Amino acid sequence: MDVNCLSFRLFYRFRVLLLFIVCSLVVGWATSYYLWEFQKTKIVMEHFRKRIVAEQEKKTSAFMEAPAENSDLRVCPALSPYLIEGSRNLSFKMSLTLEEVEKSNPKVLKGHYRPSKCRPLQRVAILIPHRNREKHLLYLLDHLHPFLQRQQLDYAIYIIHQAGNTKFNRAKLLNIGYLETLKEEKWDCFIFHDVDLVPENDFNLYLCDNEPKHLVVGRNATGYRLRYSGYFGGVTAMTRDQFAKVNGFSNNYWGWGGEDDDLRERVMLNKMKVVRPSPEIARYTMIFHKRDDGNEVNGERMRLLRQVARVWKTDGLNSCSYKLLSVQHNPLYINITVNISVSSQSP
Ligand code: UD2
Ligand code: MN
Repeated sequence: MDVNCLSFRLFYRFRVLLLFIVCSLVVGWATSYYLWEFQKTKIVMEHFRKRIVAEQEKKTSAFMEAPAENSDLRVCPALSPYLIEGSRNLSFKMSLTLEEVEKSNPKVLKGHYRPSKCRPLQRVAILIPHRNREKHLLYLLDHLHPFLQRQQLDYAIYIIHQAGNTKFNRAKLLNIGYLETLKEEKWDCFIFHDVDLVPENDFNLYLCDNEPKHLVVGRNATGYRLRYSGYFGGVTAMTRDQFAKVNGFSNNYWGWGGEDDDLRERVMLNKMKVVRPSPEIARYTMIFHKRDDGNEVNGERMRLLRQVARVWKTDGLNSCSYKLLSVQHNPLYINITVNISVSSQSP
């Protein structure tokens, strides 16, 4: 073997060794990076959980003097142990029936549920404005009841049904819901809820905060992004006092649009601010629909929005006239049917 051949071999071996060392270093670095990232995600998640618990404990303590009944039971934890982690892809079964939903929610009585093992600090009324959306209502009940029970809430679901086929008035129906449900029970917290929005994440708590809360940051149809910075539509949570302070919604928005922006204006005018859960949590699926007959775009909405500061004290809860037609206590919801057409208005 000549000298050249020997040095070539040595050089070759040296290169192989060098390659091996480099590869080991890369693999070692990648593994430790992955482990570190995994550990970091775990720490962040744990921190996040602790923060939600602390925040929720602080907020709910504002309601400490709430329910007196069952006072021998301990207060429910800030985060229920039954919550399922993560957001879910929701699906809706075409053939679903009301009987099936009733069967799977045996603990809901006349639209009302209360946990038996602990005492929630807030009583929550879910108000849903409704007309001709029976299928959406069924899907919502199917998802909302188990969701709210997993959150260990003391809640009832109310449907405020507009009779007749004159223009729809979402805001006025919600005012009526507030006024009528308070005749039944002293609710602490009101959730104003579209019939077609289904929450995807159990950590989106249906409880009120120290400030009015907007629960829909994102939904499937808008790529889960907030539509615009002041957006306050879809699902909102306000305490009995917060809603009374702003004199509720305006009664004058007939047809689609503007009433949610009007409510936000009222909140601002009363020196409150809108709070929201984080975008990973405040996610909804909106069941697809077209614009309904009788809910055409309200051409007056921009004019109405310009006068909020001038009229909010006289247009709202204190001027809401309607004709109550019936209150039915169904197994899964309480149905309040009203006539709000202008000719039939009487308090
Ligand atoms: C948006 C808002 C909604 C409201 C509306 C303007 C979101 C997610 N939602 O909804 O809160 O501000 O714009 O008015 O941004 N409804 C019936 N029957 C009808 C018409 C309406 O039950 O014939 C109810 C139902 O609860 C429905 C809600 O009113 O979910 C809002 O009406 P929409 O769903 O037609 O309007 P949308 O999706 O643009
Ligand atoms: Mn909708």
